[in-house]
This record gives sequence, structure tokens and C-alpha cells, in this order.
Amino acid sequence: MMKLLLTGFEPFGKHKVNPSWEVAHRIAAQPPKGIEVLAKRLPVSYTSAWPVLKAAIRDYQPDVVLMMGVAPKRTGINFERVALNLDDSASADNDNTVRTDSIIRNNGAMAYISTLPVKAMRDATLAIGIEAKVSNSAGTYVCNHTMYECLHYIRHRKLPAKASFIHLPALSDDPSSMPLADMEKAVRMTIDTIRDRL
Ligand code: PCA
Repeated sequence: MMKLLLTGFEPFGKHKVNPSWEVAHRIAAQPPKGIEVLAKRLPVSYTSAWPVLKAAIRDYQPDVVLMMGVAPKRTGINFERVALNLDDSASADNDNTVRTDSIIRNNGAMAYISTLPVKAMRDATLAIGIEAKVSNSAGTYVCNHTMYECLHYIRHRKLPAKASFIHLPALSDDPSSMPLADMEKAVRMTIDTIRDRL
């Protein structure tokens, strides 16, 4: 049985509800057939998001790590292909830390590429009538930071786990928003696609 570690983030900034965690815990409560799911809520923190995720990877030893966050200005489900070795945002994290022009790992690769089939994941989502795209940048804030650290860790520890990141659009009061039920449907379809291709 495929073991999936599914993560979402806590609320941050003016976003009182983070759809990524809403989707993660709903799916863990009713996991898809043939899949064991552990949902983990990550802090929006440059310093503690990755340690929390790393501990979960060590303890749970997942086959797949599917990280999720919200990207309120994007439309559709964004399947992230690239994580950059860079922290750079005018927005503070939930620890009130601001990082600009900051390299994550001095001797680390400039970027890592998702090890899951992002195009198949996008196509499967489009096929159920939900807007989706492959994105070539997860940004330079906490989501990108977490994706970068995760892919770096898996590579360096030579773990068998595959990993990727999904940015969800805003939940409401925004023209680019999407109902939570559609986001959940899209992520369930994504998980099925990953299982079928693993
Ligand atoms: N989105 C932010 C961090 C947490 C989240 O859900 C980001 O895109 O970096």
C-alpha cells in the first residue's frame, strides 16, 4: 500500500483559512482506496516548516511526499515543477522573519525538479474539468523553501520517496478563487494518478 505524506500550511498574513490544510485533513480523514495517508500541518516559518516536515518523513517513511500551499494570486491548481535555492519575499513569515536575497543552502543545487509526473497530474485534473497548470516556480517564500529542502534531503539521503508541491488558488473573495470541493477533487485525482504511475 502506497504511503502518502500530505502536507498543508497553517493560515498566514490576511488568509484566515488556508485551503491547503483544509484539503489535506479532509483527504486523510477519508483516504483514497489502497493509499495510507498521513496529513501534517506545517507552520508558515522559514526556520520551522522544514524541521517539522523532516521529522514526519523520518517517522513515517512515506513513498510519496505531496506538499501543498495556497498561492492566492494564481488561477487553477498549480503543479510546481521547480524549487529554487532562494528565499526572497517582502512578506514576513509567521515568526515575523523577512528574508530577501537569501540563499537557502550555500553549497546546494541552484534548483531541484519535482520527482513526480507533474504533466500527468495536470492532465488528469484538466480531464475532470478543473483548471490546472504546470508552474515553473513555486515562488521564493516559505512554500518554495520547504519544497527545496525536501527535494534536497531526499536526494542527499538517497531516500526512495518521490516529492512534489501543489499550489492551490484562493478559497474565496477573489476572482481567481476556487471552491474547496473542487480543490479536494483535484488533489484526490492527483493522488490516484501518482499511485497509478508509481
Ligand atoms: N503559501 C505560502 C506559504 C504558505 C502557503 O500556504 C507560499 O506560497 O509560500
